[in-house]
Amino acid sequence: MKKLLIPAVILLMCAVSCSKWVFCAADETPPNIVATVPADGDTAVDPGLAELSVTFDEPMKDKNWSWCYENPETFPKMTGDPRYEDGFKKCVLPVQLEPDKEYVIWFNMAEYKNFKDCAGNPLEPVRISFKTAP
Ligand SMILES: [Ca+2]
Repeated sequence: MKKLLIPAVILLMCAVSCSKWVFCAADETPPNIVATVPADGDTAVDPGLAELSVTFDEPMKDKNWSWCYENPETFPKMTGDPRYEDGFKKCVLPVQLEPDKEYVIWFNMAEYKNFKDCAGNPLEPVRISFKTAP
């Protein structure tokens, strides 16, 4: 009888030590975007804006993102690495924008699907565009 107890003890220890088991519920629903900065279609973005962000409706997998471009000419110049904030619900990208320019950003795209919730479900690709003020 004693031998049968050991696997149960090991499983319990793993549940405690594997953080994804503790903080990440089993989940088969893809995440949704609830807000972006700038917003899609904004035509008067302050060119001094130093950070873009995308906010999701659930915690995302840390260190995973796919900030994508369809044309490098219309993607902002990045000034740092992306990071998650607000309990991994908000991903921030440091950038330097130019005045009077149109930008296009994809969150996930084709085979690039690293925006995923903490259970691993990828975001369906979303495209936004915005324009900076002169
Ligand atoms: Ca989910």
